[in-house]
Amino acid sequence: MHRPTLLACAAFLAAGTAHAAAAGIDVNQLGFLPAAQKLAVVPAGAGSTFKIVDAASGKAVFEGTLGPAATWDASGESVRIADFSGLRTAGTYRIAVAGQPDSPAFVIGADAYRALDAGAIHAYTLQRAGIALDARVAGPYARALGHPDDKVLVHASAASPKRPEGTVIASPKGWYDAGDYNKYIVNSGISTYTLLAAYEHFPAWFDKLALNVPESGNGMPDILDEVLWNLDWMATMQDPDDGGVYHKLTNKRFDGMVMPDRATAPRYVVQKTTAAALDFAAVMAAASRVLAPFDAKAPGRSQRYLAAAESAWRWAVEHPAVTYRQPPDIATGTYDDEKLDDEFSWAASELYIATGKDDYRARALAAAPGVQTAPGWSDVRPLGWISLAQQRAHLKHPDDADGARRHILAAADELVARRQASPVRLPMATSDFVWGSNAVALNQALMLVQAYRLTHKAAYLDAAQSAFDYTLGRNPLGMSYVTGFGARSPMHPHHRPSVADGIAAPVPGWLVGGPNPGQQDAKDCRVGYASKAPALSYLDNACAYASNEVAINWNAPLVYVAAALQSLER
Ligand code: G3I
Ligand code: 9MR
Repeated sequence: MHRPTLLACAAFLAAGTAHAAAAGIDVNQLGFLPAAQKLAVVPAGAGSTFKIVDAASGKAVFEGTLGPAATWDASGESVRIADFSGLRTAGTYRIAVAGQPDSPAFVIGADAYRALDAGAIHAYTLQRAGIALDARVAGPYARALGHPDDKVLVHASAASPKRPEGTVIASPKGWYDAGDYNKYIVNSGISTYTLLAAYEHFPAWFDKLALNVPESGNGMPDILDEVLWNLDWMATMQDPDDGGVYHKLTNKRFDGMVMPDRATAPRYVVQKTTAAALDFAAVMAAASRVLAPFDAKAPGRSQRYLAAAESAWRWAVEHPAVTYRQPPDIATGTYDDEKLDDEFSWAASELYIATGKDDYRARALAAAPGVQTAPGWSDVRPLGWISLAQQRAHLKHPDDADGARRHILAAADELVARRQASPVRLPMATSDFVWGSNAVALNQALMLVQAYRLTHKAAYLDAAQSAFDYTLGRNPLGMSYVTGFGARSPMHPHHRPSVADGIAAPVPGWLVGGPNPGQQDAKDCRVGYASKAPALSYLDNACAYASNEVAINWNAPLVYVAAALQSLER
């Protein structure tokens, strides 16, 4: 039984719970823009009609009939859909079904996701390495500087003639990857790109979104100031002597659950890899493009980025199959990936856009294997498609964007088809419940948004909205999976500052990884998972790094999709 009663649950609340007591009706707890498709999931067996009531007065403003009952494999639950898309009046509402507790209150309004989007970006500011955060920027989450990374050692695995083992280099700034304090180029790649794409696709939204970064007021959009903090770090990870890029900057083992300034173990750059070089090349080429309009603030920056991208590419071509091998004395995250054709494809796409050169073009347009429904840190080919489609008019041969468009639409059509067959109207497959499943949902939404931008077909935007709704409460645990947002959200993420800062509420604005039946953390958890069902395999406890960690690559599609829905939903 995955829905414990209120009483049974209360006993666990202090220590972190398998999941909190769930109300029966599951809905996006942040709400909707007025014109959006609006769906909720209701347990079958209750009444067959629903009402939307004004949260303050209790007065019904909309009535409807529930869809037919069907069982969702991923939860084992029989559910019915409430569709109240016809309600477009701004307000605060609940959903009422006879025999069920009312849903949490949610808003219909033109700015439904503004605070969420700003909060999800602010999470990156609070995640910066090498900076003290004062109360003006961080409020109660102000903290001392940690991990200056001004004296980082070259690890034996990364030694080169001009930088032998033990050489000291400076590699400051950047974002901590996740619940840990290490910095990984592969994961920085997709994270940084996704935020750059958000700005590139929806500049009007971000130009108005005040984020309160330390650099606010410097003439750059705040989101780009935030991205620059990580780009500055990434640039230091390239060996100037050969163009190769270190895979990660890390401690030998994971830090304890302490604040950044208390984590003082020596730090190393570890092994140059092909994936790091290619992800770096792709991001630097994309950054040279997106930041070019702001070059006056930093003369030569775009050109430097492009030169760095091309030299990383050359290293990768000379070293096409150097995969990450964790050295025996290092125990931190691996981001290891044996398949590199997608990294070559993405980097080539960005470099073709930037330079028009034939060899990049050939690699960018090389045949791709089957339908790929969403990007991920180890599957970056769709990121190249996104850039090619977006940059069509600026390509040396604009028709070269046709293939990217076809791939995007094939992915989106597959997601829409799955959604049509899904009892909960979601594009996710049961096999999508892996480590970081919430970001799988949001990266699928991101792909659907691309298809919508290319075709303006409502089915794509509706499917994106549903995937977004899933992560914000329309799921069988009735959780908004973003800390600090929604009626019921994670309280105990696997996130060192959230555990160590002495503040009861976790650092806000973070998407947790989400349900993951792999439960690879079970050995480190004294509290067990309550269920093995894919969509229920979630534990709101700081021990649960396989379902309740946060990560920069998971927040990025949250930032993107919230901005997209705010910009496109009309
Ligand atoms: O892709 C396979 C899939 O084909 C298979 O069906 C499925 C069955 O288990 O597994 C899938 O692979 C999983 C993969 O995540 C999916 O992306 C692996 O089992 C799983 O172990 C792997 O987890 C990765 C995890 O590190 C452990 O290596 C996560 O992707 C990755 O996000 C996570 O990253 C960590 C960093 O190492 C350290 N910092 C924190 C960060 C977040 O937890
Ligand atoms: O804190 C670590 C987290 O960031 C990683 O995603 C996770 C998997 O690599 O590992 C966590 O560290 C745990 C380690 O793997 C096993 N011992 C307990 C650690 C958590 O404190």
